[in-house]
Amino acid sequence: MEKLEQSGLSKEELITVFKQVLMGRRLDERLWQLTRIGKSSFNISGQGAELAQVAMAMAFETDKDYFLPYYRDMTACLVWGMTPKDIIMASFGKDADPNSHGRQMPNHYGSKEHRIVSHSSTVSTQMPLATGVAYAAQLENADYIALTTTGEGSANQGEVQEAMNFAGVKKLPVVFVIENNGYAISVGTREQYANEDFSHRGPAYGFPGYTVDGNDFVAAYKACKEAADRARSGEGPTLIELVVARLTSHSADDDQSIYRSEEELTELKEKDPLAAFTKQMIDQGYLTEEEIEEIEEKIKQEINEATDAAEAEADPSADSLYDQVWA
Ligand SMILES: Cc1ncc(C[n+]2csc(CCOP(=O)(O)OP(=O)(O)O)c2C)c(N)n1
Ligand SMILES: [Mg+2]
Repeated sequence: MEKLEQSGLSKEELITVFKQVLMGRRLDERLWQLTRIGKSSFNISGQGAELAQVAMAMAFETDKDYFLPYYRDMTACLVWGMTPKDIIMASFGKDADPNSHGRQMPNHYGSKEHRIVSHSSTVSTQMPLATGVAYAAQLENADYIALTTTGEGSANQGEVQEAMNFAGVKKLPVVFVIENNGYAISVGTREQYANEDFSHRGPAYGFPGYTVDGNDFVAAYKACKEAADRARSGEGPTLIELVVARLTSHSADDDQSIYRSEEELTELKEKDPLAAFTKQMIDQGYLTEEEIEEIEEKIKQEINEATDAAEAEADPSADSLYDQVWA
């Protein structure tokens, strides 16, 4: 694993990365708590993918590029400009929730302000939409590009092949990221596809594909940056497979101990990017343990305030039932 300074980012930027990773983890823990005390109906979690998501999102120009995420991308959405309150309002189904004004399930991110395109519960339908956004950018000669993500299981849907094929044919400015966490609910990768690496599919559609360790910040950031640069300079799409861990059950409605062995669950702890990245930050002289404690405290306070503020928002009124929906 390369040293963090090889990322080309400043000390200040790397500390921001750390704060975003930690916020992603602690906010997700809050969302689980809210389901457990009956204040929220559902949570599906990106725990284990936070570092990869920050590396990915940072490689883009989040003030002009489009993001078409999937349900585990909360941390990436925060980097893209959403706030903890925005996220928590979706869990509560509040009227002011920018994701869907309380119409969607939690974890279905969307923000018109931040060019985060709302997605369907039908997995991977964001992929052809991202190809469409990139096609619009090309037709308009605009300089924004599109990033879209999905899981490795969902990436076997037919429309993902259509999305990648058309993007390859037209050399569209889109980056396809597969967050490979080894499972589609309870189904392991060996039952999902026959190739060793998912990234083989890039060359199959005429563009590069890379498999990258999502816990290696420098590798993940560099791969995503190169892909974003390629897209922006008109060289076309890239497929990036970020190998990440799924530290939690599939969702708040699942119990992974039924299909993952005790041994596997114990080993999983070693794949925790937060623990490993914290150690790197300390060992490589970016933060002291004391400073980390201060950051923890600030984040805790911020999440508590965001939770209270979100809870105080109004619920959608019954007479607004037909607002904010397509038809
Ligand atoms: C078309 C479709 N089929 C099935 C589902 C149910 N479903 C939701 S998430 C999921 C597993 C997806 O696994 P993967 O793509 O690996 O993403 P992960 O959840 O592991 O991040 C399934 C089968 C769905 N939402 N849409
Ligand atoms: Mg998966």
